[in-house]
Amino acid sequence: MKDHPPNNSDETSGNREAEVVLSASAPGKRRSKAEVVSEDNHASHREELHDRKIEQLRQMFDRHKGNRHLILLQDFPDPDALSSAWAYKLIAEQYDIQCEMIYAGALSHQENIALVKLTGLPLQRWTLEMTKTKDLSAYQGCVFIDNQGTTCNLTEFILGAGVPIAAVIDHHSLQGEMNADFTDLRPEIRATATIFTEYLQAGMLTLDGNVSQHVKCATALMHGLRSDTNALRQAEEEDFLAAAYLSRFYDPQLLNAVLQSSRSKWVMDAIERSLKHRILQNNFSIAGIGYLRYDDRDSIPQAADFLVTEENVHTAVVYGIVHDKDEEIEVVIGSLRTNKLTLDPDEFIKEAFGQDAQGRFFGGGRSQAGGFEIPVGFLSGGNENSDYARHKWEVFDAKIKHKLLNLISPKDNPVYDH
Ligand SMILES: [Mn+2]
Repeated sequence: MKDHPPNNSDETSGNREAEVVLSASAPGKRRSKAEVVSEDNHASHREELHDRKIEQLRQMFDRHKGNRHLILLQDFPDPDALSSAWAYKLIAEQYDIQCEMIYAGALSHQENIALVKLTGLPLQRWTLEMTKTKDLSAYQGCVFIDNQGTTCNLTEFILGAGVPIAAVIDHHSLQGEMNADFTDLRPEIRATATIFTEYLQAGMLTLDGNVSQHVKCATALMHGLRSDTNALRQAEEEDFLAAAYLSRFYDPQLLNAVLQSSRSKWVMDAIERSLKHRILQNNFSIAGIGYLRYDDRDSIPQAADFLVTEENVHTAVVYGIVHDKDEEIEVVIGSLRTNKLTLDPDEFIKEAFGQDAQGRFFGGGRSQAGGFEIPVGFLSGGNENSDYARHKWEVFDAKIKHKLLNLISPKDNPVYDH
């Protein structure tokens, strides 16, 4: 009983509570019968669901034999998306389904660039302009992985061209109904890579340690599930089990090489700006960092990752205007990171920013992280006039701060609202 935390040493708090604490801190300790039974029920229910999903996935692939699929990634794909899409492609190949993995934005994070280069990950960039010149009737299905189309610039065009949705496989909360042939949405799972590793384990693809592509894909999945679980610190049982399975196939040296890629100067600059401009309110740290190049978009979540490490801060929000000179695209991109267990990033972002004219949210999240994108639209471009650029930034900055602060410390009395 010595290893009880002090606040549980109170004998009157009951055995059950004490047992739970023990079983969490000392694995292998006996649990109460009721706990074991309820956990077993839970596990078997989950297994049943799991088996049914695998069967549905098999049937979907069977129905699509010989087809071509377009796998749509978010505009700024992360390791979880990249690796999961690759696993989908490898599984689909067994059903004679050829897949193209496409994204419309930029590979921005230094680790993602390294991952793609070092593994030879088969990824293609299709801008909206390019996509408009493609013969989309060659594709009998499109697939959304680690996203539900809301963070992908091509969604509207590709669905508008009549390409049916073959599959949606994601761990973000539901962003709106999608009419897909196969759906596996599991917001309770920390990484899409975990879902795909479960597919592999269930026999959808037999990994072979002698096949270089399998080793590289397993390494990518390991990286994907690590990066979505904060290097396994937020991993749950499923993620650990998936990591354990991947450990038989992945290449630790390759993973190390990916993780050792260094931060670009632009990322360092963004972190500096976020430190300089952050405001602290009710344990939130909020920083607007002005304009960023399109290619540096991923410095925003990296800055948020850094701000949330400050003492007494539980949640950080960093945002900026990302602009693409070639295409005159401008969009406000924001990232939220939180250590606060009771804060749901998905709810927070949806509540803070609401919906656009089409009823779509500006973003959402998963456990402990979230993002939002607000189109600059009509006000885009014209930044060669520095006064105009500054005014534009100030307006967006003020509006976003206002919306965030409203939620963080709501003031009921409008008289004191300023
Ligand atoms: Mn993910």
